[in-house]
Amino acid sequence: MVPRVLSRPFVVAFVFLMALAACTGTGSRAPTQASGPITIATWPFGAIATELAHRTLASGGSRLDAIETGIREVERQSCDGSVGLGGRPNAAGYPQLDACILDGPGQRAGSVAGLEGIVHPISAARAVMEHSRHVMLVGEGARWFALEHGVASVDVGDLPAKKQAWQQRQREPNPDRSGHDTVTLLALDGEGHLAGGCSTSGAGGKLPGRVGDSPILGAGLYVDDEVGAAGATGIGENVMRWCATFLIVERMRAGLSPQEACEEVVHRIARNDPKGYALDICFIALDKHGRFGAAASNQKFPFAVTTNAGTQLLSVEAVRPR
Ligand code: SD4
Repeated sequence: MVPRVLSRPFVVAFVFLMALAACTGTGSRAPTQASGPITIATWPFGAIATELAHRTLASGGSRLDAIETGIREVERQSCDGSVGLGGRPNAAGYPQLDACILDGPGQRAGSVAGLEGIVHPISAARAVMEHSRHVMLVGEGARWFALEHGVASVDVGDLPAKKQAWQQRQREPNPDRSGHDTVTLLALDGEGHLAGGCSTSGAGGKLPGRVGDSPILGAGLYVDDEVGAAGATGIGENVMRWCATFLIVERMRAGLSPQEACEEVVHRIARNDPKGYALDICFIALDKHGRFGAAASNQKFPFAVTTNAGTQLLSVEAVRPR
C-alpha cells in the first residue's frame, strides 16, 4: 500500500495541517524516496520530532543530536498524552517510561525502561549509551543513572503510597486507562548514516514493571547502518514477541523496499499469531537510500516525514489481510 499524502506541510502552518490531516483521508500519491537528510516518525505528532531532527541535521548537528532533540520536544509536550511524564499512567496511576536510542555506525545503543520521574527518557537512554558500559538500565537504577547525568526530574512518590493507590484502582469499576502511543523517530543524515530513537509511556493501565517493545532493541526499534532502520508503535506485546523491527530490517537486507518489508512483517506476524490481524501494530522503515515505508495491521496509520522539501503528514490504511 503506497502511503498517501494527508496534507502539504509548511512549518508555520504545522498545527493547522495536523488538524487537517486528522480529518482528511485522501490525497495525491506521496514520494517514498528522498535525497539528502530525511527523518520519519510515528503519528501526526511525530512531525514535531521530524521537523526538529531535520533542522538539527541541516544545521550541521549530529544524527544523535537530531534524534534526541526531536524526541525531547515530544516528551516535553507529552504529545497525545502518551509520551513523557504527561503520558498514560500505569495501573497504579503513575507513568513509567520507556525509551531507547540507536546509532548505526558502530551499532551503539542505550535504553531505559520503567523509568519514573524523569522528564526526558531519551536523554537518559543516550546517557546510558555514552556514559556507561551497558546498553539497558531499568527502574530505580535507570532513574539513579539519569539523575547522576543531570537529566531533569520530578519527585516520585514512595512505594507504599504507590502500592496503596494501585490497590485502590484495582477496586474501581472499569477505570479508563486504555490507549497507547509512542514517538519513534528514524533519521538518515547527509552522509548516509542512520540513527533512531523512541520514547513512550507505554500501554495505559499496564502493570507496574511492565516493559513494552519500545526500549527493546530489535522489537520497538532497530537500526543497521548497512541496510536501514525500522520502528514500531502499537501493542508492544504483539511486536516484541516477533522481534518485528529486526525482521523488517532483515527483509530490507534481502532486497525488499521499506514499504514491502513493513507489509510483509505485518502479514508474517498475523499469519502466525493467534490474534490474526487484530494486533494493533504499526511500523515505519527507512533504508540507506532514503526510501521509506509504513504499514499497520488493522488501522489507518498516520506518520510524518521531513526532507529538504519540507514535512509531509502521510498515512497508510491497514494492510489487506491475505
Ligand atoms: C508499548 N508500543 O509500550 C508501546 C506503546 C505504543 O502505540 O506504541 N502504542 O507497548
